[in-house]
Amino acid sequence: MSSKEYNIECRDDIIRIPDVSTGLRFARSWGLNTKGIKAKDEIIKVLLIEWDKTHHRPEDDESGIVLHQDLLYHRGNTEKLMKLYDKVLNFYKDLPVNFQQNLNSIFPDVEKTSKFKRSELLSPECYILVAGEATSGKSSLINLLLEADILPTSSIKCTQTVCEIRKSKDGRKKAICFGTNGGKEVKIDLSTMEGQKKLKSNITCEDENGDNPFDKIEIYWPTNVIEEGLVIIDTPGFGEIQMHQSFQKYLSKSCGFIYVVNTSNAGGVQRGRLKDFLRNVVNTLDEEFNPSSTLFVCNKWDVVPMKDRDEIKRNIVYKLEPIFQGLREEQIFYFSTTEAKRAMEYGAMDPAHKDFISKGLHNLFPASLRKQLNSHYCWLSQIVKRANYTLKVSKTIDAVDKQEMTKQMEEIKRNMHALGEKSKQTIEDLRRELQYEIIQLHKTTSEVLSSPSMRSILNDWKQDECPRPGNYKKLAKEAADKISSKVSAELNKWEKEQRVVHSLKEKMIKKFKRDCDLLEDQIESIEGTFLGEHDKKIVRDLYKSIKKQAPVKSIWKKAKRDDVDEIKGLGGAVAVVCSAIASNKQFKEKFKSYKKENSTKKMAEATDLFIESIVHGNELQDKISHYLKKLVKGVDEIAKKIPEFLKADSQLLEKLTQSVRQADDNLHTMYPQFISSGQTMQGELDLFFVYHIMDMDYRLSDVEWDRKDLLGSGSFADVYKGHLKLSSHTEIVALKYCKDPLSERVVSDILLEDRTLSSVRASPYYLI
Ligand SMILES: Nc1nc2c(ncn2[C@@H]2O[C@H](COP(=O)(O)OP(=O)(O)OP(=O)(O)O)[C@@H](O)[C@H]2O)c(=O)[nH]1
Ligand SMILES: [Mg+2]
Repeated sequence: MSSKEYNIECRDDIIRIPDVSTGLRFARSWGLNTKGIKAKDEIIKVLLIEWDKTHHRPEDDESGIVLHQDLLYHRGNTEKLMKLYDKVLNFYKDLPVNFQQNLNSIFPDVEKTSKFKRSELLSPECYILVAGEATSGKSSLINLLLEADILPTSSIKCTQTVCEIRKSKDGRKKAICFGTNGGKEVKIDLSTMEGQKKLKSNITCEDENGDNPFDKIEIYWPTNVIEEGLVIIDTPGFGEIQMHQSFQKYLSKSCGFIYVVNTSNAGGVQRGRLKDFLRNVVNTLDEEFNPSSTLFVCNKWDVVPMKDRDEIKRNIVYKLEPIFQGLREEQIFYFSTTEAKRAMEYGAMDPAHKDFISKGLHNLFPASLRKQLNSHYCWLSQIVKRANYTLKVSKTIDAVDKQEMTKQMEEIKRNMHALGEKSKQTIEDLRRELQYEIIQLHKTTSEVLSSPSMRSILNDWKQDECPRPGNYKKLAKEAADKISSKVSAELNKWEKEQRVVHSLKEKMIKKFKRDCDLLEDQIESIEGTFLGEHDKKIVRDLYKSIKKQAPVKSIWKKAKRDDVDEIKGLGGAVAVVCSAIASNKQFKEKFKSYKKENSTKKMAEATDLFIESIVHGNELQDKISHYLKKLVKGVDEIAKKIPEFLKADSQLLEKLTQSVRQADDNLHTMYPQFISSGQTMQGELDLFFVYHIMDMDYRLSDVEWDRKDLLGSGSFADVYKGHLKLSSHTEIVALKYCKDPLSERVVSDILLEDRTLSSVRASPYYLI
């Protein structure tokens, strides 16, 4: 839009005027004195004063983050959850000792663990991790949210240690810097400019090895943005491959993530860089990874020319989608921290900033808090489900003819024993096979890397690809990054052509999928022997939840996905070796005499050293082993779980057989009461889950339906034909409409059905 076409319709339009002359044009047309005004800022101020005289200032209440309500709601939920802990613990304590022992043989010390988990709820802290490339604007974004200038920002990499930012409880502004390796603590009073300067210098300082002397720095700041219990984590930017060590630590304990992407830099998602980083994130979190508690801020949008914006947006979505499956476009925000800050200085709020708060943070925080609650729900629910299962089995046993029962029991025990042996054998086979493949793959990779053709590609460095001369230790780190990036890319290319890992994966999957599926089916059928059809479903559900939503079948499905390769590729496995080489003495020495003139030669020599160390060191084999094990991850878990379950079940059966033999046992009179309270307990937990934790796929308002289109009627629900409105099209769905309001009585069955349907149906199934 040319400046002539520019129009002012609201206060924010004044702040965004493109240049001084446009501002002057408006000022004159409004009859204002413009004498002596030369800068854009000056004319903006004049126009704003005039605007505010004639218009009401917008109320500020909208701009504040109403996090307080989210937290109050969360606290209410934690209180409810604590009551549920008490109820489950009472239910557990009332159970006969046999049943308690059975639970303890599967879950680690039920009573102690539950009490510990409950105590965690008393002072819950939810970490929101802000991460991204160096100089993408992470610290600037946090400063903007805090409406303060406490974190250092700079156009060259500057945050060198992790900062935890909390709301100050007593209104005092302070920081505590924790020295590395248990070093001394330094306290800083932030109420003075001097203190603030000291903080910035502690966050940015580096010793001669390029390391910061602090493990972390805690900052306490009076703010309305962060409520008590929320901790915002500012992190050092990541380099090409290496991830700051301390970052890894925070990754697993964070419940929300904000990734800052630098859009001024080759469109934001640079080749490999962000992907490598996210690969690490997704790998570390693995099953725990939840895309809904993640936001992307595509920052420095002011620098991106108008004409390129659509293309860059498309490109970003295109690159992020394969890594973050389930990513929604609403989770990505394009804005400029600089412009938002400027608007704030004028007492206004940039619309994109407003959107980020109202649509981004307002969804992120509750989603992160929900994620925290979910781990508690899973724990309690597993215990109650298992208890209910054992109670039901016992009741059935009790009702059958005793002689017949003893016979049947013996047979089941025999089957279980055989199955246990078989499962051990299967897993043993898999491990052996894996070990063999690791050695083979290491050999092949070493050969490829040492081959003359690969060497000539890897040793060919252009001057503009080489690092700029500087401190030799830093240079060594940068060079190691660059070399490992190149090696990683070439190896991935080689893998794409040769598909060595791909066929290896296929082979292993084929070999073990059948055995594992069979094991799982057999165990289910044994466990379900004493139960009716409906209860057999419960057994399956129990398995699923205990194995952390990672049943054998879906593990294989995941392992089969090809797109995972690029992120978790073989090249990536090799590239991680680079952190060791950067501190290798011989490698560092190379860079002492490094100059612009000899840079390409030095890089070629360093590459030789790098490859030598990969080929001859132990690390590559370790990494390949780690990499291959990741591909078949879950098998180990099953390996551990199957014998555990079988053992627990054998023990249970043993105990039950005994009690059946003892005629004086009066347990049977108590079954109905136990079973009923167990089911109520499960119902209460599931209701809590549905109302306060569950992420709904869609809302009822997303479906068009008519009561005339009744497809069928069940015991607790009617099924209607409906049309689900999706962004690009509508889809025909079956809408199940509960006859009664959701209650403890029916909720568990509905959830069970939801889980069963969504895991077996090929076509999409939605719970609304
Ligand atoms: N043009 C423009 N510059 C920005 C924007 N946001 C931040 N910057 C600038 O980018 C530079 C880096 O910002 P920081 O906030 O220090 O970035 P960071 O991600 O914390 O960097 P590290 O701590 O080094 O990883 C600074 O010079 C900021 O002023 C933006 O939206 N637009
Ligand atoms: Mg920073």
